[in-house]
Amino acid sequence: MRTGDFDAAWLPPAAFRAVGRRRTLLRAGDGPLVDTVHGEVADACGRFGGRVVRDGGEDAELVLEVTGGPAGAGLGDEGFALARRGGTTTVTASGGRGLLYGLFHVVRLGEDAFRGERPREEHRPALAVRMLDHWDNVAVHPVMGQVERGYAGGSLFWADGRARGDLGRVRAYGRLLAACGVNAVAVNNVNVHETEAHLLTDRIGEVAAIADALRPYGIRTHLSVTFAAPMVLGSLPTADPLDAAVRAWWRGATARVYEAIGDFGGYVVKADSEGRPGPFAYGRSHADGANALAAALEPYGGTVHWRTFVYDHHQDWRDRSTDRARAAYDHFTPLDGEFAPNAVLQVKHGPMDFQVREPVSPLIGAMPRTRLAVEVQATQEYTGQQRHVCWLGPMWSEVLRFRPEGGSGPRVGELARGGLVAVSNAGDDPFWTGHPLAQANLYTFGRLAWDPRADPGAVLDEWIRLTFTPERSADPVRLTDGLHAVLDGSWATYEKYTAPLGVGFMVQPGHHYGPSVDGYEYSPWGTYHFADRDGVGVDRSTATGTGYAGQYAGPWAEVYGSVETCPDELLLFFHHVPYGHVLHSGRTVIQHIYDTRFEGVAEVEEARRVWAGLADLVDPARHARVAERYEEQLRSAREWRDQVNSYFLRKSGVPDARGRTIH
Ligand code: GCV
Repeated sequence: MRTGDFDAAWLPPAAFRAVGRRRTLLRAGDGPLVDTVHGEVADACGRFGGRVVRDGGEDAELVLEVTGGPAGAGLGDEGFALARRGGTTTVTASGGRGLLYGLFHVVRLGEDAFRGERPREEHRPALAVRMLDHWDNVAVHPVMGQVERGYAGGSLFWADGRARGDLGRVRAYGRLLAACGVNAVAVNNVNVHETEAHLLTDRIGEVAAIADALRPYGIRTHLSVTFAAPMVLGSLPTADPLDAAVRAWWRGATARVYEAIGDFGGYVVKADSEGRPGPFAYGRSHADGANALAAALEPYGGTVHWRTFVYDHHQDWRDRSTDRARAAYDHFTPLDGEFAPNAVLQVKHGPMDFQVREPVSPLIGAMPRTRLAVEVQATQEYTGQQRHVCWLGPMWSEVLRFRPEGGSGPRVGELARGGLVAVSNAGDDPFWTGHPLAQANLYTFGRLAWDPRADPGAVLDEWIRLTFTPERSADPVRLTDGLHAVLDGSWATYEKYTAPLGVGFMVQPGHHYGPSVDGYEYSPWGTYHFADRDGVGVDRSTATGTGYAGQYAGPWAEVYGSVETCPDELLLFFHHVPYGHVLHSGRTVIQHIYDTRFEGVAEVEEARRVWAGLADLVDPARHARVAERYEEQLRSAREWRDQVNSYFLRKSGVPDARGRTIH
């Protein structure tokens, strides 16, 4: 389903049919978000024959109301209540934001929102900040292109070296994001190059224009800034965060940002990370650095999101004591309690870098006196780059449900008091995400950020219902089941044909697409599998390895630290074992490697077949795009299978027990 030049994604006009057929009363006063709600309902009514009024409306079937009274109390500014009595469905909120989320909830329910009676139910987001970080460059970067790790065309925000003149598509993006619950967007790459540095000062007007386009959908705009800004933009001789002139510079620059964008969200900072400038150059800590920016933002209610992706990227692979996995915990836990209240540490969900399988970062839960945000990656840098189907809902859900202290301790979704952040997978591609099925990742992220306990399978159902409106298809069951079949297990399938048992990487250096078992093994960025003729895996135990396993709290240090109790899927992340080591599954490590690579390819073949069988039920352009990507996924999966299997056959000398051909 397309509207204009781009895909309608999960908001096709048909998704509004139930709302658009009703008599609606909007009792909500004025304000930009209320106007947005009115516009949405009026559009739907124009299409489906209903009517929306702002007064009267005694016979209303849908009432959307803002109330300052007890009914709105306790809902917060984003929550809403839904009830149905005597033929009227009522959404109540304390302001425009909650009302907008309530309206989209009714859209999700469709006709179900208008059936029977419904006692009042209250909905509030579990996390206050639900954010997308765009790694977009204003100028096209010579190596990274316009969007770093972007697989969906150019930037939605920037074109021809400046903010797009027509921001209609940005507004449409904001609408899609609001419909899945996202409320914050950072509009430029965390690797802030010189052109982009100027967005903070002389080019803030361009950011303000983007903020204007996103605001009607309740989305606050954030900006990535360079720690060296006082030098790059202010001509100061230093960026030392304790220097009075530097602090004054940040205060002045931030005041001007807020003159341009009154509801500006704050800064995102990648400091002392992969060569970016940071406080270490001045002998200062990350708390000193973050707090200098936090102090400048504090008078306006802004936040600094300070990333913890700090590690040594000049390692010597022969030095087995350096372990990239340890780095964030080692750098940051000693600083617990030193960060300002409006400084949020943004922690990647795993200790490495968005691999297909990683343990949850031990930093999460280890800093009780610091606000943490958890960062996941919707852009599929290491998970198929939006050429492969890899729906990440189950992975993110596993992370959010993990209890760092074990037992009945808090879950990651509760500990992420600073919010949930995803690196966005959207660009100016007509389908938004390159691979049309990758839209499911963006949608699922928003819904899990709203409710980290949500069942990802139910979220997938929701996405399928909204995007494909199967009830209007010739064969709703075949369509729904087919979509489920190709998406639901796709993360597990991807894992089966790529790096095994938690080992990670094994990708082509630089662009990170396709297999190269030793691609990073002897590079300064870290060493990942240590395969030799006898065995494979990284010994991260406390007893004989790097000690990383000891960073975990509760039962996890022990569980991960011992070969006997470590879960199979993470075995090679935590241990170096012989190829003949028998997994809990009963298979040896080497046989697991062979078998799962063959299984993974077979599953892609099957998914391609299922997709082909949906040709008569899916819009032709979308069907063709996915079909074409399946050809590439299958080619690539076979390449992965053959490279990984041949590598380990040669290293180990152990033949496949089932006698299959290994190239
Ligand atoms: C934006 C990985 C990616 C980089 C990215 C970095 C980060 O290393 O390969 O492209 O830089 O993560 O998260 O900062």
